[in-house]
Amino acid sequence: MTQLKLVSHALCPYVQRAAITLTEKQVSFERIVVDLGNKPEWFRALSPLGKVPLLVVDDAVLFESAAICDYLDETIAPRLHPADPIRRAQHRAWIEFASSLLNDIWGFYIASDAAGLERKTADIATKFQRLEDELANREGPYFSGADFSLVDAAFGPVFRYFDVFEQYIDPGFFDGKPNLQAWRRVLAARTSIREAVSPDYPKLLDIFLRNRGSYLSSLMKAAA
Ligand SMILES: N[C@@H](CCC(=O)N[C@@H](CS)C(=O)NCC(=O)O)C(=O)O
Repeated sequence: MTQLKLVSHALCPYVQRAAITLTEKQVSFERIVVDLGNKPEWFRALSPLGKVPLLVVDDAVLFESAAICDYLDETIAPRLHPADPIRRAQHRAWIEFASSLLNDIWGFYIASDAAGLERKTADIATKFQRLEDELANREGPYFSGADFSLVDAAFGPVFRYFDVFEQYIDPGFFDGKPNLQAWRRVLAARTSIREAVSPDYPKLLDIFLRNRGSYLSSLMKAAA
């Protein structure tokens, strides 16, 4: 029996992609949490980029969430990538789009002033509009219709940030975007997505964001 260990961090959206994929495939795995602020030697030795997630498969170490999810998809049913090569390539590209959104979200929460926050708000809004337009041409409830895919696994962790952001600032990211709203709701209800983080995730994210020393941190502290 293959032993799977997911080297994790409580807040990492890329770790969540791997955890969601494992849960969708009903595979049991052990989670090992690493303090990224004080990386242990064994982790530095295993992780070529010093990043989570890592998936340890018996004696083999996999890094990069896309490589990990692809490996899991190729070896354990059900397939979460389309069989058709064109559609599979498109799905991989939309997963990359989710990563780019995560970079904008990072820029949003570390922006040091109101102007920086506004710039990142605009970047996120532009990408959300692009996504809304894409979803308008697709059948729901998931990205690719009735079946959950790895694109859904990538966007569940993206939308999760907004549950916390919206408690302090809501520039209307989802306003006038019914398809995006519906997709966000469906993903939030999916068991694999809910279980990809611990129950104290919202509190941990709140504390993390408050302690960034950013403009958003100051808004959060002013609110309570
Ligand atoms: N491209 C990587 C990104 C992973 C990533 O950025 N992980 C972050 C946490 S969310 C990390 O480990 N950062 C630690 C560091 O950069 O020192 C993937 O898809 O796995």
